[in-house]
Amino acid sequence: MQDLKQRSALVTGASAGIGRAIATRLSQAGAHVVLAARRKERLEALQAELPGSEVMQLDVRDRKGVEAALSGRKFDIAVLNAGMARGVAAIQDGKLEDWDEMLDTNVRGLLAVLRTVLPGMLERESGDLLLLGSVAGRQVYPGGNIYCATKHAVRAIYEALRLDAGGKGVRFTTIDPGIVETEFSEVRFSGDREAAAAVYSDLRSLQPGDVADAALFALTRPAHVNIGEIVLWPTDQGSTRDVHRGRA
Ligand code: NDP
Ligand code: 8X3
Repeated sequence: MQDLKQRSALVTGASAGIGRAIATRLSQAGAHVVLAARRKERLEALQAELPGSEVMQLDVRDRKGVEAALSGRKFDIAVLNAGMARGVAAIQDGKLEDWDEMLDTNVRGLLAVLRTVLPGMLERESGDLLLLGSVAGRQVYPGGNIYCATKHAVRAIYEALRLDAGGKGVRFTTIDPGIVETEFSEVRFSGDREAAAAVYSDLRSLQPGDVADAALFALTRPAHVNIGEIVLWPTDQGSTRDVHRGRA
């Protein structure tokens, strides 16, 4: 088992949900964690709970800002988690600005961070690059269209990493969860709390800590073991379209 003590870890999207949970577990395991996201106050509040952690205010869509913040930094672990969905309109009714926001965050933003941190890992011949994909990167569902496209892109990027950058001591992992109860739906429904709550209502959803458990399992395997793809469903979700409510 690998010890995470003294390892440096970048977590994007650490101000909420899954990223917050992974950052917390990493810090509790002794890693020096850089907490990156846009909402600085949230990050500072988390930093106060996690001794030795560092706040990095960062919008992953700001390519120059990403390069300025991350160039020259050494990370043993990078968790590329920042992501979002906007809307559930049918593709023929979709708003271009919503599509841009998802593509800019989930694909271009992820790539900007990846391109900055990966070369150092390859030079050092060690490191862990962990991507937050989704079951939406494996199955499309009605109204999911462009969000699903961004997560299919994350899956393709994961596969490309294995082919292009494999064999150099760096491990690549994608964690693809089903429904996790976070602020994700509140963002997707632009602050409509009722619509967001309905997604998780009467359902035993995954919790952010469940995803963090999976991440920590992958990151603590011996160096020769690369847990590549982790698909994590709520027991009561059969597919992106089959959600079994009423057992909560
Ligand atoms: P949350 O909305 O709870 O958290 C999203 C995080 O991403 C926040 O910390 C937010 O921080 C950050 N973020 C969003 N946009 C940006 C940006 N432009 N720059 C930097 N940080 C950003 O959602 P989740 O925790 O659920 O989502 C985390 C990841 O997990 C996403 O990639 C999502 O697609 C994926 N996922 C989620 C599932 C779910 O059901 N919840 C299931 C499968 C995958 P801030 O706003 O402060 O910048
Ligand atoms: C988030 C999970 O099923 O809402 O990736 O797309 S889902």
